[in-house]
Amino acid sequence: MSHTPTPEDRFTFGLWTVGWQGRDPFGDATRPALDPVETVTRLAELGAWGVTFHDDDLIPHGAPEAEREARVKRFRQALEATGMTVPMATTNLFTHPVFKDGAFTANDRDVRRYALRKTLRNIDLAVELGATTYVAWGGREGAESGAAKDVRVALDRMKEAFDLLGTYVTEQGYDLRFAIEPKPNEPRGDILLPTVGHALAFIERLERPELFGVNPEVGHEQMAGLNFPHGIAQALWADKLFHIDLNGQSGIKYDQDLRFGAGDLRAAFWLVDLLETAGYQGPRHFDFKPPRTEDREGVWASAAGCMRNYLILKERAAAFRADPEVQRALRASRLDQLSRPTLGEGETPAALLADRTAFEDFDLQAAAERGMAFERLDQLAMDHLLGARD
Ligand code: XLS
Ligand code: MN
Ligand code: MN
Repeated sequence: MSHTPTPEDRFTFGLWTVGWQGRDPFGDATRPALDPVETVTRLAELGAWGVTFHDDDLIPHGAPEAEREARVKRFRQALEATGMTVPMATTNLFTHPVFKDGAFTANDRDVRRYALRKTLRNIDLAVELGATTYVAWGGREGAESGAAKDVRVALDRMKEAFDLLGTYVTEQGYDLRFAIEPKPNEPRGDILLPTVGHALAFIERLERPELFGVNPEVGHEQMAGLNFPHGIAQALWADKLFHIDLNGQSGIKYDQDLRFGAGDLRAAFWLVDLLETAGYQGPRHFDFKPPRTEDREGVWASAAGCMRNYLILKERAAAFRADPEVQRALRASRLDQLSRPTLGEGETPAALLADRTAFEDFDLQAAAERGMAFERLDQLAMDHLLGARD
């Protein structure tokens, strides 16, 4: 299997990822701004399939109409020249000081109305450029202190905003679905809809739940100490994995946005195994930040590394699944039994109560004593991951 990406791999990058200038809370930018046209060109050369953007990544906030049109035109020309796609777009509702207390859930009503207008405007552009997914990360929807935010009321406002967006795309006849991106904290002390689970539960309360799914990010769930592949599995189970943000993170700390494959490598292995075996069809979107130690060439090396690591892990995971010894080990761990329903077809509570083998005659001791053989299975995975089984 080749480790060189092609557009068929459906790798995409946010303009803001390779475009990050390295500004952090303690230091100034270490790199100059990157022209979106250069980003499109370089990523196409590296084998990517598309790019994604926040409105402000493409058009500086508050730019006059003529400048807006000129920038969109140049960007569109670069897309046409390279064959790059724009499968997703999103709104920046966090950089400008006006959003310091959030956007859809800001206490100030006029800020909420402005946030909605900013979003609607960029949805039109997203659709014009061919996007079918619209990500919503509520970066500043949250609080640092208790009384500052009435969370139940804020969730009413969040629902109101998403219901309005759902009505808008339906009325316009747009082929666009929303993907809510959870994150537990940063830049707010606590952010609303902090995990995949919170977002999935929220979506079911919306007027058009079918239009809403999730855009989980590797590092965001790991910042909360959660098992990312497990969260993704639940999103897939609920048919809600509309998009994904791939990157790397080393444990519970600030949002590192390392290149994919850095940080928790074993979680990355199980994630790729899951995406590839579950038939996920969406883009493999990298939302990472090349560290501020890197110069321009380091940025492209980092982007190439994201794709290369995905392809290496894809190869390793496929080899793991195809290995006859692994298949035997899976049976020894009774994964085949797990896929068998617990009840017989049409079995009623009364029938279960009447089955003596399930209780009265059940050999509790023998069942308690049998080992699960998980360690053998996991070591096989480790051997495959480390390339030690060739
Ligand atoms: C920040 C988020 C952000 C979203 C898009 O932590 O990951 O980049 O993906 O607004
Ligand atoms: Mn992140
Ligand atoms: Mn993200």
